[in-house]
Amino acid sequence: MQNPTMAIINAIKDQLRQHNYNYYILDDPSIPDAEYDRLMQQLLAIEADFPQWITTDSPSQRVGATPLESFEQVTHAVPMLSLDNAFNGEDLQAFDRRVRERLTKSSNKAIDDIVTYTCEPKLDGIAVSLTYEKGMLVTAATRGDGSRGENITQNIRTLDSVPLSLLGKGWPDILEVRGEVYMPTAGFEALNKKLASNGLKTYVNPRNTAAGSLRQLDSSITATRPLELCAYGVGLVSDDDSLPGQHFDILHQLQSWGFKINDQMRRVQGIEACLDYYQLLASKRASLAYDIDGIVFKVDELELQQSLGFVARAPRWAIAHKFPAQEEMTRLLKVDFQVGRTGAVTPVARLEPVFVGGVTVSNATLHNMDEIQRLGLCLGDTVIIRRAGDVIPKVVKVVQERRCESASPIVAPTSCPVCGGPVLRDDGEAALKCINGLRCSAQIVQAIKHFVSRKAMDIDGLGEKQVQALVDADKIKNVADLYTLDPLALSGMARMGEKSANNLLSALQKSKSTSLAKFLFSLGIREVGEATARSLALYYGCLANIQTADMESLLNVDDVGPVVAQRILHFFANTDTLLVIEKLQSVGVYWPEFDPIEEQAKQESLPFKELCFVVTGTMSSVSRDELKSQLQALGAKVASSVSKKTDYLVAGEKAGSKLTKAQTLQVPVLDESAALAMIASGLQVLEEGVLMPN
Ligand code: 5U1
Repeated sequence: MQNPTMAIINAIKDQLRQHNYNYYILDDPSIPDAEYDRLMQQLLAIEADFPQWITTDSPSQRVGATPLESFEQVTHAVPMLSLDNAFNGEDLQAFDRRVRERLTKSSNKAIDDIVTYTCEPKLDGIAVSLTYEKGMLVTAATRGDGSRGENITQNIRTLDSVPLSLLGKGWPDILEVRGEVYMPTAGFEALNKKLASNGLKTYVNPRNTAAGSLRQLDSSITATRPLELCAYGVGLVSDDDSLPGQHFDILHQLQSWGFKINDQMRRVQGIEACLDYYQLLASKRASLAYDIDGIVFKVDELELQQSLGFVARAPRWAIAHKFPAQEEMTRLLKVDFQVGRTGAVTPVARLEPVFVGGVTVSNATLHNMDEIQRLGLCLGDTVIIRRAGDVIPKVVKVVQERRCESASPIVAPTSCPVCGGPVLRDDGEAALKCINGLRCSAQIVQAIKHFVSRKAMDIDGLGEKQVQALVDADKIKNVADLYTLDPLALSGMARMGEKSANNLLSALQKSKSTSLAKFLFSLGIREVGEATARSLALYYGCLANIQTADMESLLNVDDVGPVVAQRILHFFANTDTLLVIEKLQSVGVYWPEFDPIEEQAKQESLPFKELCFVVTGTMSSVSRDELKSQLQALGAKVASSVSKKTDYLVAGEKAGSKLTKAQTLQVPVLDESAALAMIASGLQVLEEGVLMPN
């Protein structure tokens, strides 16, 4: 009869072995890293209490799993180590205490001597070792089990960031460089988009994609993948004198020999500065161009590293302080179908709440039925949720091993879940659509929500619940009805006391005075965002000309292509829509009309007329909208997404994926003060232009 604790330890070991196999051998992890870390911590804790039960084949006693047989095996001249983890500040302080205690015992250092550390972002990729002989790359290998890995030389040679021969001089005869191969976020997203559009299986995350790309037997496939290598250390060095005595300086030496090193890396004094660095990088994490899962802190002095030595799996002189996991496992409880402003019926996953990427997530978008099919998702399934940076949480994988018998298929609705009207799928479109238009209360509510939103008519005091209540009570049927509301209609409504009702009525009154661009945007014409609405207003100068414009004329407007033009024509061909617009004008909604020729000439003389900006993140001295208006007043176009056509990205605090994209596309990035300085110089040019007779 097995001792119950031994039964537990064996069960944990078996699970870890299976996950190691899925992760390292198949590149197809079935549980998130955080779950794996927890299992490993559990095993380590039991083994610490019962060291007599540690077996040589325990997953705690080796770095990875058996390498794939299809690649040649390579023995590392110096084993590739892994890292101990710190999950909070206390773990990190304890690491520093252990370092100082050991150094005090082994040398004449005082316990309160401050240790110098190198801080490096821990890239979420694949560890590799590159061997250079007489400056030429001879072998590249994966970590494998730490002692032996797979020979991936042909694949590594395809990476632009790997020098095929070393630059500069002074390198040793034999040099092993250790680093991480990773895939930047933008490249990962582009690759997945391409796979999905070809109906192929997409990758779960950039790490798996990098692993899959490196494991290609055909290196021409690897060559098409946007992989990068970042060096973080050395293995065998035939001549110690060829390298400096500090880790930070070694990495800079590697940089001078042709390797990419991380530009966020810093050398700091003491563990408090390490904690500050951790916080700083945590706030930058979402805006980095690549995934990181923590920070690696390393004792900087090589002599001290040598005196500290190693334990079985890891060096005593380094630790990885982990960030909150970006992937977690949870259960799909149900799928609701939501109807949007355009009638698109979107499945939304309702999940058992789970803490992921620093927040509790209980909903995730499923996009459309194709996505559900691609995932093979059933109700009741255990799923992996990913929330990276500021991106909306996503279901990335079904954990097939955990499928229960009661799991049931997700059935697409055959009628609109809100109005019961017919649901169709247009040719070439993935989304199901309720075709009842403004006869569907969900679409009415969404249209009104858009109409009152800040960038549209800017009517404060009407949240979704209140709009829904007004529609349900039949007090409003369209956006024009908003202006017929009076204190009597609003009385008795939930969360609408006398004061709120008065505020709402005065906000409605104030909103009547608007601009043609804002009015057009607030109508919610499909594909007509703020920038296109501005272009239309500027080109035509009055609503009547837009309503009667034909395809040929619309195609002359900036930003308007055949699809957008068709949407505009379709929108104004609807007699119900025209009646609502008439009613809005009859209740007093108005905007100044202008001579477009004169206005365009004015715009032509503005200093930023050739420039296209995107503004993102939080500004400290000015609101984002104010900054946009200032740029627009100088003639700039302000777009909502970064593309090759963007001239500048203005990035405030906590800028997220737009900053990543700008960095990838090498779009110049301005911080708030640089943007304000640019606006000030633009204003000066404008003033001088006005003052100077021409
Ligand atoms: N940046 C970085 N990542 N990383 C991973 N440094 C680093 N060092 C490592 C590993 C496994 O190991 C050495 C400390 C041996």
